[in-house]
Amino acid sequence: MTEDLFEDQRLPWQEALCPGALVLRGYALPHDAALLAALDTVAAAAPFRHMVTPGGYHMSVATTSCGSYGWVSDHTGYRYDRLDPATGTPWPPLPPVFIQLAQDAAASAGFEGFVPDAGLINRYVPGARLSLHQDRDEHDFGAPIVSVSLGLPAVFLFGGPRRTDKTVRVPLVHGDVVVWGGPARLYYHGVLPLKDGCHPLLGEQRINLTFRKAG
Ligand code: MD3
Ligand code: FE
Repeated sequence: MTEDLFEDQRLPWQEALCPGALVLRGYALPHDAALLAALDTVAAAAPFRHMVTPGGYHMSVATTSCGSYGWVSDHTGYRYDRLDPATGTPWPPLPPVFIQLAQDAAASAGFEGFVPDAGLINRYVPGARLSLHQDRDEHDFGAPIVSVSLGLPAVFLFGGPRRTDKTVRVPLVHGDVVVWGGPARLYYHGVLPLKDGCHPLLGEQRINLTFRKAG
């Protein structure tokens, strides 16, 4: 009875940032424990590392990957690779809970049949940030990217097709999912420096999962 009363309040609140970019507030909340357990399995096989930018700087965000392709960098630049350079072995598989969530969220945004082949995982500690960039190394820009925020809240910067376009600030909290497709797929975006805080499940960090069709 009480559960029925609260049912409606748990329905995700959908918000279109622009055509193709849909925020699904709290969409991942029912699965947060399963997502974090799966994340631990991935990170045990492919540890988080601070990638080096082509310019020689260490990123403040730590990354790892799962699936057929992972995101790697070296002096030659960034690319997708089937092997984790830290271990020389294939990336751990995409956990089923990752694939299901990505598929369901994409379908809610109108992208039926989305099957990710890459899961990129970013870990932020207070002060870590991601400067404005485009994601354009995937082969099929027709496929969306699904992102899941876990842990500490962050302020996401969302721009336009040009680096100099005005940006809007979008707060993203634990459990929020965003589907980026259509015109938004190639828009510039970034994350402001993470503020101090302590999340009940994740402590002093934010995890962002992104699911992509890279190959
Ligand atoms: C908009 N990650 O991994 S997620 C990234 O919070 C990345 O860690 C950020 O940008 C993070 O590349 C933002 C939201 C996101 C991801 C991919 C996008 C937004 C996007 C691709 C196109 C447009
Ligand atoms: Fe990005």
